[in-house]
Amino acid sequence: MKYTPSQLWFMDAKFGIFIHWGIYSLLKRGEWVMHNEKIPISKYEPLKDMFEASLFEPQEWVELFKDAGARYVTFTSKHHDGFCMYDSALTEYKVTNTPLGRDVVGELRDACNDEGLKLFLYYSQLDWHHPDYYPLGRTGQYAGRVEGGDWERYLEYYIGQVRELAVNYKPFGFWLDGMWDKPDADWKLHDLYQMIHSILPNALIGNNHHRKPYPGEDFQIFEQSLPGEEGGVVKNTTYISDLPLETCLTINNSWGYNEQDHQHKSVEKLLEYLVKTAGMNSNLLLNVGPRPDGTIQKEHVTRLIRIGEWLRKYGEAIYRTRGVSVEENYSVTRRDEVQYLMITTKESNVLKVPFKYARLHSLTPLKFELSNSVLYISEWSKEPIEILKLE
Ligand code: JFZ
Repeated sequence: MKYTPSQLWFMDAKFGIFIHWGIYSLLKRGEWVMHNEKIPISKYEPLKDMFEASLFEPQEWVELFKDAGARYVTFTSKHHDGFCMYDSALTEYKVTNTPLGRDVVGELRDACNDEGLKLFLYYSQLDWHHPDYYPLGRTGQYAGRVEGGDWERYLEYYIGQVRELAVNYKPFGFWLDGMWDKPDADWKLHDLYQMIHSILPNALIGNNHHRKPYPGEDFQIFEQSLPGEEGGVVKNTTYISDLPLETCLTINNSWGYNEQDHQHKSVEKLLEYLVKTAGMNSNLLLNVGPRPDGTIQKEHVTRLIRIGEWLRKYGEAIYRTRGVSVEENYSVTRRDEVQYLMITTKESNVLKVPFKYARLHSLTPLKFELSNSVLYISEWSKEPIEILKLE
């Protein structure tokens, strides 16, 4: 497959940060709280009058992400609750009508531009709030809405909103989600993708529908599992296309801020994911869910900073590489003639190195000997992942 310059940029970038932030953050129980706790629209809507986010500093977010080594940011412009984090002309249910009163998407775009990070916009095609999202799909049945609604009008609304995002914010790409709620509905995908590409010919479109990519999509998304794995929480397709790939992952088990969720993955585990996704030729999109006041919890900040430190040391094995393979104990990437063998499990001291190379040396300070393409490791280093460079 011949890739466009945007796709090549994307494949070289390797690491992005996902942000889930909205009025659901106020309840501190994740972005699905409205559905999970059966909160009707009448009780949920007033959250918008409490959204002050007095510590929201997009510049600080973006500086942190840049320090973490991320090359792009993907932000929830509208999640399933239907609330818009940008200044939409098509609804009053939006962030500019909150006490915060600022255009979050616009400010984040400016901050990303200043720091040289690309911005992708997440947009939920599923909507628990809009009266024309009807008939309902698998979710949203506790919103307390009147029966009825005009699906054609909803299509106009949602495609109109994506058009607004394209025209007014010019993101580098779109990250669509929610079609799985009504898998058999006519979402007018063809029109949607054509519209986006007619306004932004180079924009990258991805859709988290968990199926084989549709025509018009520019990258393929996997959720909470490595490409090709079915996944625990959600069922992904096992089909891996030759489009650029991206795997999104939570640090704990929540996308939107969840005060109760303390199951944060260790830095070592997160680095293992990064190395494995790279070995699979995929990007990693690692999520943070800022608190309602606009700050990011320290458990996540410290992890991001440590990932950044690791990438500054060993980023040559990740950035601008292509995936070669992922094995039980190691993962391999390459850039032109150079290959990187990254040992993710220090269980076996004997490793076969079935690749052609003229020279082999280690980037991490481990002790090893090599004979007949077999690596004998006599001492592991203190680094979470051992890296050997094959030239
Ligand atoms: C979706 C969102 O629902 C979730 O809130 C988050 O934004 C994540 C990145 O994407 O996750 C899914 C996708 C599909 C299903 C459930 C959650 N599904 O098929 O039931």
